[in-house]
Amino acid sequence: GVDVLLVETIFDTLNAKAALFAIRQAFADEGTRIPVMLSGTVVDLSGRTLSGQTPHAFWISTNHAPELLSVGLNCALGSSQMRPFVQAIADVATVPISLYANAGLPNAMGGYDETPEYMASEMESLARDGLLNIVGGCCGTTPAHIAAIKEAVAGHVPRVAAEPQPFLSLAGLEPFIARPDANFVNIGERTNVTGSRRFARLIKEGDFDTALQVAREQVEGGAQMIDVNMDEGLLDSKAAMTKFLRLIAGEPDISRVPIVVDSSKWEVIEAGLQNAQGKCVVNSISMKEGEDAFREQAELCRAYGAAVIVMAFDEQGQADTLERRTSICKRAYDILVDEVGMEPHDIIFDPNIFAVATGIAEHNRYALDFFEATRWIKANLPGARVSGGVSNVSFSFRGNDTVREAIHACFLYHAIQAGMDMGIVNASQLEVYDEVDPTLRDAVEDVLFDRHPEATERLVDLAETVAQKGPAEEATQAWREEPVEARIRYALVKGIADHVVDDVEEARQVYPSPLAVIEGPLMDGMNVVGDLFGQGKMFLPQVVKSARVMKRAVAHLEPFIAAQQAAGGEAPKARTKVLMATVKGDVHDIGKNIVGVVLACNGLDVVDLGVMVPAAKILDEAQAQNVDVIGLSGLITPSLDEMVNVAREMERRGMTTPLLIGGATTSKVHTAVRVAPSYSGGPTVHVLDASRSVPVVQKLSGEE
Ligand code: THG
Repeated sequence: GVDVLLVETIFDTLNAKAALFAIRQAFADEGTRIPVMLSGTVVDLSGRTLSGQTPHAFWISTNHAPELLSVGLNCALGSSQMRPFVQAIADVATVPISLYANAGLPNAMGGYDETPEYMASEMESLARDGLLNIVGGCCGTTPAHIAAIKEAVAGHVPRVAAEPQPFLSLAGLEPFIARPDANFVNIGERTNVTGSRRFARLIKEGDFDTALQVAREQVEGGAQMIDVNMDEGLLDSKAAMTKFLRLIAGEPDISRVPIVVDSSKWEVIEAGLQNAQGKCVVNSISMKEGEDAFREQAELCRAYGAAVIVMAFDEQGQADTLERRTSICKRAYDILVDEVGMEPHDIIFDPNIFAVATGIAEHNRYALDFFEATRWIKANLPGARVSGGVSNVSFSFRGNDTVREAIHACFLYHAIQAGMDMGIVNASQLEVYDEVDPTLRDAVEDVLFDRHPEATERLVDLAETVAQKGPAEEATQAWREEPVEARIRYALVKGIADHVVDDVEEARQVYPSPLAVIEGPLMDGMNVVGDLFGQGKMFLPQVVKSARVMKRAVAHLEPFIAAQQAAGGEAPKARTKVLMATVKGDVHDIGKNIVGVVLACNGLDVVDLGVMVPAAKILDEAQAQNVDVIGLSGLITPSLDEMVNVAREMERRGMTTPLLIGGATTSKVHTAVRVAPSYSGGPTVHVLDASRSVPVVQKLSGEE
């Protein structure tokens, strides 16, 4: 019986997209539709969602919501600090804007300081500037706040929605908008198991770290999106796609760009869409299995909020003439726009780039027909874009990269003139047209334009005389020249696991004990990570990545620590055991779960009791399992009282276990003046965030 559905406090749009998918399905099942409101939340300082997206990327990733009534922000900061984020969404959103902020950030005691009058005046200033349509209050607001806000905004004119921008808009962590006047867009091709022997080997061997490096090189080399393809017979493609995209989510320097999910298996594409938070491109759908399957897949692409590449295939197969290329694209366009209701700017046509200079006469017009088809699509199918797999065109010259690069440069030059908007390319290996040797260029263009019956033979002859280029020199890595402590710090901050075992081993040789390496350079590095996170200069996924580097380092040192203890006649030391729980009355556990991952990566045993855990259960379990540290987590204000209650109960039981306090409303001050005085048996420590959990537990459990 509800009138509106509100998807709120969105900190990760993958999560929100799942909700929107479910809503769409529920609407279909129930045969009903009601308005949907979207409300995101930002993390202080970084100005992004917890998972790293900018407000604009957030809007692009979620605006496929069915029956979208409004978009906005809630919770997070106080009304005054929300302004830049409200402004950023208001600039782009084509629907009304909602804002229901907190009455300020919780203060040290878990209270909220913004008075009704203060909050109302801040909201009024936003309303006066035409940024708001729907207002309210989140944590810490009271009926008095709502009354004051209502009165303050009542006299102001509601915001006028932004004009729709009918351009292909995609997102990773950051927005990617292909305006019609934009330059050619590079899509990185190397993260493709069928297109790169190296990438295929890495995936098959399970070396996902180096595979991520391939993706990073593409982005650093200028790729504005990356094409990910895991189609290989001996591979569980669905699992590989899932795993790789999840790992990419932890690499902000990669995941800032949109993902092109490339597979000829629909279930693999779906797995990809279910694991990327931005707005992706589906590569690809086509009419090869007829119109019904095409329609169904196109509808699912809409439900997932993805743009699509449509290959020029039909029931008869690949379109290999100009006429078939154009007629198939036209038929697909009409179905997508008129029947499925897809926006024309979400459609990208691929009118098939096939290999030229194959020696088969039927292939001679392949490049020319692609150029012509591109021109036709741009003129006749308004809004749609054109893309293609550029490296396909030079397959005949595999093994001769000089000639292949010359072919790519010439092909692209002419395809772009014909209107090609984007292409799957080796982004870091693109030759400039003007720099191609003129003799080679003429020979290539004779082939591309089918200008001469002997064009192929001439190019083949010429190719034999063209020297092969040497392998590109490895990029110098200046940080490898630094002292070992600096290298370890750099590896932790950047999340680079490649050399950490070697570096830690080097440190072990010079430090008095293996434990000293953990307590020295490794902890120093984790502290830098904590500082950067605290300053909003690192995002959560990077912290989790740092923890994984730490895991490798600790795993290397552990046997040495054990051996040293054995040699000294000590019994092998059990791993430090940490028990964690979200306290009774509170269901929030995102932060706690992150802490669990970070601690586990650092070689600690974690016992996680979950959420809404009563004090008696926490302490019974802690005593039964003889844990070394107890961590309490909570997000809402009443949890502060419950934490005091747990501390009192520890006191009553005469416990001595260190008690850690963490979570959004907790603070150093509240911990000091309310929790710690209730418990005298052991230390009570406030832990600011996940990045601090390791040094704190390490110190509490260390020998000294
Ligand atoms: N259209 C669409 N998607 C596509 C293609 C297309 N996806 C896949 C492919 N075609 C585009 N990607 C590549 C990637 C690599 C190569 C060609 C196309 C390539 N690789 C080298 C080779 O096979 O010789 C491998 C070199 C190596 O092993 O390092 O050429 O057309 N929509």
